[in-house]
Amino acid sequence: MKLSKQFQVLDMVEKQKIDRLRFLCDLTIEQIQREYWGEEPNLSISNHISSITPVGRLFSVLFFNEEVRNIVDNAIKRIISNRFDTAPEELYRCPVYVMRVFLGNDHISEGHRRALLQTEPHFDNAFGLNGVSAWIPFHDVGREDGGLCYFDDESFLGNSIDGKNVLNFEKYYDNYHKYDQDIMTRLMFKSVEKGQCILHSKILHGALKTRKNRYSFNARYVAKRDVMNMANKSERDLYISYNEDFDKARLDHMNRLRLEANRYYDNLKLDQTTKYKQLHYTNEFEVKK
Ligand SMILES: O=C(O)CCC(=O)C(=O)O
Ligand SMILES: [Fe+2]
Repeated sequence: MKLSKQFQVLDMVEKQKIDRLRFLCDLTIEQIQREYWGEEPNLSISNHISSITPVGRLFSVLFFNEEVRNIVDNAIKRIISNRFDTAPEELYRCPVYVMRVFLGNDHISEGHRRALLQTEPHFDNAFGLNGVSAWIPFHDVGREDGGLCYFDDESFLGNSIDGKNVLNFEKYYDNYHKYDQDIMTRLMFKSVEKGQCILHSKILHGALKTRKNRYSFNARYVAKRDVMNMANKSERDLYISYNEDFDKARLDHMNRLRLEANRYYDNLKLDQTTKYKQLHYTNEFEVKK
């Protein structure tokens, strides 16, 4: 299949629903701020979130409310189910299910500030299953607004065909000068309007920088039957709870993040790299050994 076919922009969510998502997103930021940082004036989430996790994973915590889930799931499952040759209700959401905020003027390092991309070129991972990724920005996204990009060649970074990632964000930010020339000549970009969604399969992609704050929802879906055949029980159970017992999954995730946030809080004197390493939680950014 042509690469551009694997990276589609579709109309998906009514604009007023996007406004609602955006509102819930702001509410979430406030909640997280209260929950983790209390009233400490100098420890506000907006001062620290991007140094904790540039991809905003922490925001996944409280954003999992039913309204958000319904808006996102209903919009996406209906459209992608034929890709799995199954009914929408036979799809499972992958535990990588996050609302993300980039703070346009806040950088975790000099490399982050100077690099061409905000999110390094990577392949999404759905715990090893065949997944479809969806990216829903909460505003129009043009070239300067931090949109997703993909590449006309997937091997230029030395990526292996099996989709293992060569770079994670630290490795990219620390060595951006080595990669950006190639990235610049290879990258392809599609604008997305508010209400549209990017859908892609497992292809190499990243995100451009922005000077404004950028809000998005990132989700991926797999076939339930593939989950049921997973050999790894703990990963299978994680999937099942994210789909069948979401409140429990949310609680587990919150507890986990609370521990991590506390550790961060206790260790504020640690150097930057150690800090964000500790809080980074996702399975696709593991660098190939
Ligand atoms: O939001 C981004 O910049 C990155 C999106 C993405 O690639 C992902 O969620 O996997
Ligand atoms: Fe991705």
